Amino acid sequence: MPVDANAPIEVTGFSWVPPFARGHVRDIRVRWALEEAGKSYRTRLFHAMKPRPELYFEEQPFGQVPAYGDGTVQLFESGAIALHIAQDCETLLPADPAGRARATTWVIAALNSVEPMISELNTIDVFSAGEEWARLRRPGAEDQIRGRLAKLGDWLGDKTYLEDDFTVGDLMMASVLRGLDGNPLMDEQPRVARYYAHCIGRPAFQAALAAQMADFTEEAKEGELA
Ligand SMILES: N[C@@H](CCC(=O)N[C@@H](CS)C(=O)NCC(=O)O)C(=O)O
Repeated sequence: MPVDANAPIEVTGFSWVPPFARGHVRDIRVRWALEEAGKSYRTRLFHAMKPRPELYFEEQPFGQVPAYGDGTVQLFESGAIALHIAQDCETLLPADPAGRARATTWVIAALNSVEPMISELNTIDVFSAGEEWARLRRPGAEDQIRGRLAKLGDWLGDKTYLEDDFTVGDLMMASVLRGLDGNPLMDEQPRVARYYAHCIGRPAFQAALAAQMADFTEEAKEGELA
């Protein structure tokens, strides 16, 4: 669905981030869920390197993006927002209670059992690049990811998705795996690589990615990280 300035749903994001982060800001998870659900949304954008307005902390206590509002609920945390959007979308959450519970468990698994390891590698390679502790820790961090991806590959086997059909659990798992996009660690696990490619090949993801990229309109100012 298109971004629509008059839509009742509002999602916050950034109008500027460093080039390496473009396409990876977590509002993409919310945009993807909304695309799957066929719901339009408007955006409110901040510059990543500038302080958020004081009032924004009433919407997102940590001042981060994304936050979500639809006139009825105001939410933060990409996982909680995706689960909320999924409530009335059968593409994201199946109708049967057991299927809904399974999809939910995969959302939590993605955020709690996979994302922390990938985030650690990101910290090592991007935010602490060149630091001695990062050099020492890197092999161990890679091994942890290797182990987790191997188990994920075992689970997937020949399946296309984590359960029978695509759900919000796959949306969140693939979103988390994007932190390894282009990393050889992913190629070491062909089942995970195939699964990931399948998820991000969905038209809804591609639309969400294009929409986020189109919103980076502010240029870096002199002296800022670029
Ligand atoms: N657990 C949060 C993390 C949100 C998050 O880390 N947002 C980043 C952008 S991807 C952010 O706003 N960073 C700027 C900051 O922390 O001030 C979620 O999933 O929504």
